[in-house]
Amino acid sequence: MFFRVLLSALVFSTAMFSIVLTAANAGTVQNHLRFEGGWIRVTSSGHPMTAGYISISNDGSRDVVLISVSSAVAKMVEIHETTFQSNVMKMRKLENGIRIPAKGVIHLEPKGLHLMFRGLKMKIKEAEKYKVKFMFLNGGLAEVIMLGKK
Ligand SMILES: [Cu+2]
Repeated sequence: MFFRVLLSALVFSTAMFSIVLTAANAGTVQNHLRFEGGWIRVTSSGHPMTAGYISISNDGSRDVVLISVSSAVAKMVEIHETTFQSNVMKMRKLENGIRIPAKGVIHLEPKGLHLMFRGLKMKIKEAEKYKVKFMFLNGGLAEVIMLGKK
């Protein structure tokens, strides 16, 4: 609970926010990563969850592992994969995150890997910008803007 409050405080406090950005810039991993086309599916008010999608490229010479994701818009953000069992679509939480190979790219997209925003604290609106924090196994982190989209 304290951790959750602390995260929200980090996002909303301008002073603390710049410290987060500095930490991100100082990391070795983020310099090699590119985040593209990030979007979160819009919701109606009171809807408890939604999905988010993004492509992450790793231009570095080492694999990196996306281990967790957080955002002030939701109580938790999980990393999910979609599987098909007898033509039934199911999703599963990836406890060990996602490996992004050196010189490789991963695409989080509908019917595939995705972010699951659970316990939404607000409605996701079209064309609105949302800050989402990506954390990596080596302790690096990156703040990324994701767009509300239908
Ligand atoms: Cu899911």
